[in-house]
Amino acid sequence: MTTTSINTQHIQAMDSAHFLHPFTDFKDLNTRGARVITEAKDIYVWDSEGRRMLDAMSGLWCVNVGYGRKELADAAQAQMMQLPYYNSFFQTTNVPAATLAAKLASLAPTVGDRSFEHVFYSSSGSESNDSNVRMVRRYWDLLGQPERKVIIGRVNGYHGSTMAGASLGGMSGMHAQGDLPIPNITHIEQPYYFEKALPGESSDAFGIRAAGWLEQKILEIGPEKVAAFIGEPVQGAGGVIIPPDTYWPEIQRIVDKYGILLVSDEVICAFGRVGHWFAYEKFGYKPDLVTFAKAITSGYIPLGGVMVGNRVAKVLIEQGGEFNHGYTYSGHPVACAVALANLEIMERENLVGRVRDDVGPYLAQQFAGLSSHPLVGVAETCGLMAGLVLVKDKASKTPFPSELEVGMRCRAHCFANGLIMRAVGDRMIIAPPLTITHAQIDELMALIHKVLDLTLADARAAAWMD
Ligand code: PXG
Repeated sequence: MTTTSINTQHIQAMDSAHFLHPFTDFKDLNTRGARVITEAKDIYVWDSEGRRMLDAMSGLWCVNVGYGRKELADAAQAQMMQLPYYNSFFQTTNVPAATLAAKLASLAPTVGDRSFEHVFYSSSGSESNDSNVRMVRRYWDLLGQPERKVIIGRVNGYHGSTMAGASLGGMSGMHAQGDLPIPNITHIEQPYYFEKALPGESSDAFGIRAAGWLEQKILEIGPEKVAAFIGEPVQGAGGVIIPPDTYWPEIQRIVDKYGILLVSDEVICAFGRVGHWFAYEKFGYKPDLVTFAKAITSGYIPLGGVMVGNRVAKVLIEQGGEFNHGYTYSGHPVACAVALANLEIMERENLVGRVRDDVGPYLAQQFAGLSSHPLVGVAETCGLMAGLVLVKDKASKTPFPSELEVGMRCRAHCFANGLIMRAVGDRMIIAPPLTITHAQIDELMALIHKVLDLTLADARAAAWMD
């Protein structure tokens, strides 16, 4: 692929002068100029200088069917010509929004007494979690328990960047800048075995203990005041933190014991990322609300929403009256048409089954080989998401001092060598498109070995490790 002739410096100058980027130190970016991404195909992106990079992050955890799918562009064009927009507020609907809602209801597995027949639409994960807060509180109000207000999230969880989303999340840097969390949102520790397990503690035992932090918090607050618990099946932005197998079933036992609602934030994990349409199925729990966004359209156009389980839907529908909440773009016809085309591709190419039975296990096998690298403390995968920790000393799991920014150094080697991999502190993470082939996984692994070797050489040269 060739990149069209683009004046990189001109774009960078406009960018620096006018575009305030998300989660960015503006001043710092202006000193170097943003990388200009101009085109993409399959699992690769190109920048304005013609450099090709293997995008092992699927954009930002979303391009599950890969880049360059004409079908998705065609679906958008056809819908734009037919009906580019109409609202769903005043007792109106549109064909793609209704069709997609029925499709999602058919894809979301029923577990035990929980089924998912209803969808509430938004345009992003953050908005969807705001909708969750509204629905959770409305539910308890309607049941005559308005004192149930507190929602419990987790430290290092990520649920978006709006006031409610950032509050539900447990990112200290975000809380510090916005007087957050907003009232009645609190957090428990994350189930991060590598960092939090006691010496000799098994993963299973740790999972039970970590879930127990929820029960402690519920008792501390008073069960009659707790409305819901929210968590990502696997924490994505927090660094691909994969919980022990025992964790979610124990969380389920605890929320059931106190009757509180369970919200599964699947903005990253749904639509095949962990080898299932929805990740709650894999982890064996029964959520009441499921947040989705990102891969519902493979990121080609913004769309998000909440799968509303029967427990909540029944109350909202039968006792609710008007729900005073919604967005201009709830059920946007173009976004819903693209989502339908995207799900059709996923079904036709069996991408979900492929992750579960083929490329997921293959990546797991290849990734496990990284454990013997001198820099790697642990390397783990779940479907097509994976993380490894860079450590100073493997045997004692000693981390590098954070000010050395070893993860950022490794990330710089990635970019220089045509690989897009994220650094979350010193955890290096990937989530490639679900279309990735075995040969492309081999290419990815060779790049990962290379950047780890380069980072190791830096660390030794600087005498940061033996
Ligand atoms: N929930 C989860 C689990 C997410 O991963 C959101 C909600 C918010 O979605 P929107 O569409 O409002 O961005 C997300 C988003 C990162 C990173 O650094 C991850 C996300 C967003 C930005 C950066 O890994 N996830």
